Amino acid sequence: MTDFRHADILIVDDDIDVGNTLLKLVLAAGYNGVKAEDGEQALEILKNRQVDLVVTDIELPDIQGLELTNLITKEHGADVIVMTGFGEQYTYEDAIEQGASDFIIKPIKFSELSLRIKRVLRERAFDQEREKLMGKLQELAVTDGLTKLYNSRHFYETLDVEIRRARRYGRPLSLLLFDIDKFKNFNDTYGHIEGDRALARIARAVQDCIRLTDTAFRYGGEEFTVLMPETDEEEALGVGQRVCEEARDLVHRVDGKDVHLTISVGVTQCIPGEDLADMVKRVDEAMYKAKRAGGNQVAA
Ligand code: GH3
Ligand code: MG
Ligand code: MG
Ligand code: MG
Ligand code: MG
Repeated sequence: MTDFRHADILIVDDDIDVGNTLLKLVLAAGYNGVKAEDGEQALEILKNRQVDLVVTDIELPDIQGLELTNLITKEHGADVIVMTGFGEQYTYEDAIEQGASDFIIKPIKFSELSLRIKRVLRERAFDQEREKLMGKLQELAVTDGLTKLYNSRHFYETLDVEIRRARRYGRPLSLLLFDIDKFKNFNDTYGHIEGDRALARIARAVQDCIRLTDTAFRYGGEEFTVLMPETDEEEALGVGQRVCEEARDLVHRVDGKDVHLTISVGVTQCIPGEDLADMVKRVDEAMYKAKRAGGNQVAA
């Protein structure tokens, strides 16, 4: 439901006249509507239709309305407004406890029901919007804006989790770190914007050449890491080799020229008992070893 005015509403009442009248009311207000005369019919409709709101009677022939409310809110995610005859023993609290969003006493005053429907739907749309925003925020918090890879904060969190997992289950875990060779030259020659483009391109190429179970991160400016669970150092060296070749083979078209960049890659395997800092320090040393040996290569 992107706009609550187009919401889909299900009316459930075994009193045919009440059901028909309420359905007319809902349709006249511009909503989509459908009606059921008992719980079974209601559940059948919910199986096939993305209903936003159910307005249900409490006394139904086959199921108690509050039980139906509980089922609907738990399993279908629709909001529920419960209607009950005046003097029945159910209270507002009973209805809310079963997941209802609102409660109205019969005989129904149409203007009141309309307002309650509108309020519930508005809150529903607001909640959905908020959830979407929260998801977006969570994503932003772990993503690097330029490359769309995970950022270094997420790298440290993930590495910590994976080191614990590897230790607990006695499984191998490897880490790869690479740094672009002479990247300052590239920036100085072609400008920062082309530099940024090259970074994003390399990030995508690496992302595309690693396994689904491996995760790439932008560690710093022109440095990246790849975390590889269930991978020993020998296999990691193979991945490192592939990443190194992918980066070298990439063509960066700048100022009418085809330019190639190379990277220096370090890999290391987690040693049981060590902590995160030890592992990062070792992979950094491996990367510098590759750099000192002239770059465009892998070292462990
Ligand atoms: P080395 O082979 O020793 O790694 O040389 P280098 O020039 O790559 O290393 P250095 O550490 O001297 O410079 C790194 C450069 O990376 C400097 C900076 O301009 C560039 N850089 C870092 N982050 C970014 C970025 O986000 N965008 C761009 N365009 N350049 C960046
Ligand atoms: Mg009834
Ligand atoms: Mg998300
Ligand atoms: Mg660097
Ligand atoms: Mg560099």
